[in-house]
Amino acid sequence: MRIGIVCYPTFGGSGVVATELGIALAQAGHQVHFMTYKQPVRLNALQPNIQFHEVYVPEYPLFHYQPYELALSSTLVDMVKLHKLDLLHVHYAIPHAYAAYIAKQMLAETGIYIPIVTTLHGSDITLVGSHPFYKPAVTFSINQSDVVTSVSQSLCEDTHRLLGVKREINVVPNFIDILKYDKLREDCKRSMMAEPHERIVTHVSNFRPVKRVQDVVRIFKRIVEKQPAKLMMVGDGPDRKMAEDLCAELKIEDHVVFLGNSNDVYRILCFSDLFLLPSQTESFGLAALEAMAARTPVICSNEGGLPEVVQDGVSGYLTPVGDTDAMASKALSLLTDLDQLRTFKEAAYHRAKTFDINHVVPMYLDIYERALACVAR
Ligand code: GMT
Repeated sequence: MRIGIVCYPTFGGSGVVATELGIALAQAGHQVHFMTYKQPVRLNALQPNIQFHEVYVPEYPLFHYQPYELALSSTLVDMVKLHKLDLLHVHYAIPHAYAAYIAKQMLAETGIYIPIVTTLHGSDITLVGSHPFYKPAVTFSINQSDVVTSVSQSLCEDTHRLLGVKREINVVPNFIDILKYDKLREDCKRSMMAEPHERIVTHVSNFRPVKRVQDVVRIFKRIVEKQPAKLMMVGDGPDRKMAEDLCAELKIEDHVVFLGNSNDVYRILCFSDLFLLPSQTESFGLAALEAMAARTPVICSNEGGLPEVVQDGVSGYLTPVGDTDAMASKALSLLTDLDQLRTFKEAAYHRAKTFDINHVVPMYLDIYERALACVAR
């Protein structure tokens, strides 16, 4: 198949899922064409069956906002024609599903019928897409896609409820490549980061308000009062400074390392004892799944799709949003009981295995077949 993938190229989970999916499809022999404004962070385009086409938006002084959707739909039209693409898979509804719909209409004028698969990732529905300013266009473009997927049952229900979308939405979860994690374990350098008696607690995100990074710091403060530990803060974003300031205010800055954005998240996760994800909401929580694949149990909010990933009391704990006391006490119960910690680590790994790439890529291929059947009709 010749597949066009549209995604955000940044460190967010939707871009990671799109990139890893594209790489897996290319390895399986499909021709994959990524189209976005910058090379996706996890994409090494120098591999067989992968091409990257940059969407270029020329600046013009008249425009207060540069018309990215227009440039994207033009690129989609050109690339579908040039590379004879069979289908377009767009990740994140805004504005990708809308741009794909316009491209599809333009192509139809020339007798080319291209199916559109739209994958909803979370904030495109729960935080941004349901805003009254976007809702009509987002709802319209979801309804116009040939096949729609969401990354959790929770997001599927949110889409029906918040946007009033009535159509079928197929749940295809986020995934990890468990073999990659197994291989990286052989080269895990724990001693680089902490003393043997210290526990390592990790948080990975883009430090946006929805991640509640201040909660991470507050939970860790409670942990380190009772148990020697280090906190690894991985990622960057608007709330990083606030988190750094809070560490100084709580006098725990010597125990906290801010590592910034990293392409080597598994190298950090492999020596972590516990992962904290106290988000306001997560449609799935790819960061939690990646932690579990590295045998790291997760303490997270009982919100969105997180209960579909983390099993409470088995591979981690689910607690109410903002209840940093409960999160800290669960964390301490695990970090101070090595036998229990070991049991949770194994359970986290076994849970992660159920989301292995080998189970999920066939689900997308099946979706593609269904989308192709839509245009053949
Ligand atoms: O959570 C983020 O800040 C990034 C965001 C994105 O769109 O890139 O992640 C969303 O998509 C991921 C991949 O499907 C999910 O695992 C995340 O849970 C979801 N984030 C939210 O729902 C807040």
